Amino acid sequence: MKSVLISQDLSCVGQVSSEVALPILAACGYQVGLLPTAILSTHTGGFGNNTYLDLSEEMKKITNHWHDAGIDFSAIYLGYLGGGAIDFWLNELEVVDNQFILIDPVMGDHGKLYSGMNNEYVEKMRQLVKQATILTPNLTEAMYLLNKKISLDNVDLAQARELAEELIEKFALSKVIITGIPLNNKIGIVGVEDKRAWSILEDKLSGSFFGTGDMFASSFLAGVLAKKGLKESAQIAGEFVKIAIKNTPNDQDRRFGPNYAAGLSYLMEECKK
Ligand code: PXL
Repeated sequence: MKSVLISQDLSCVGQVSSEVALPILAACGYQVGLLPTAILSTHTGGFGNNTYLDLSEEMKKITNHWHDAGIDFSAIYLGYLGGGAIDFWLNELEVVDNQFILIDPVMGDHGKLYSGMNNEYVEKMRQLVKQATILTPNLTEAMYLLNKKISLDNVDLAQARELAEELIEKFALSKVIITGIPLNNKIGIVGVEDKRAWSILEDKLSGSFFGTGDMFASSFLAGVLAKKGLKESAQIAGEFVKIAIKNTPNDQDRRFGPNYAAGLSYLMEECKK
């Protein structure tokens, strides 16, 4: 059984990060471990004064125990980390050898950084992403990583591909997937792997929910660990998120994220094929 270490924040309300990564990857048959980076009362997107408990000191104690107990993982999945935890992972990944590492450099969306994120964090993320086997930024995160200011409304697939190639070049990566590219009535995904590029167009569904990026990255990883190609994994993940949104009432408060459970049976079947 493949084991995955998920290291992201635990936002207690809002269906983002660990709260969705754990059930999605566990449903697909992976043995999941969790190294929480921080505990928040809610995610930082619109609930007001969320609490924030940094766990970076505890992370060191937890991983020391794992080391003593001989516990390790076949894959590492990093998403939203937060200020203390990014320093932890910058040190930790320096000594990790030959392990599969998916980094979703969660920092922002819709052209802006999330509340609580700043330039210092972006700079640290630029260091961290060099260790990624696969990097999955959204368009906003890709632009922050490259320090580029581009109007998000005017990006086409060819430009997004150039951004992916620049990320590969700048951070010496081999596989980059840029998600959430807004095109007229579609959403694009562009992948570049070992110099080959591909793209996917999805129908844009109404409204934008918190947590869809985390749902995408988690289900994408489920596909990759099931030995699917990156493009097929991205197609499956896109469909999974679409099913979740279609099965969420139109009038549901968007801060709570879509109904990801509605897509789980589809995802589990796809990962078994
Ligand atoms: O979904 C991304 C995310 C993850 N974790 C926290 C967040 C957000 C987005 O706002 O605030 C704490």
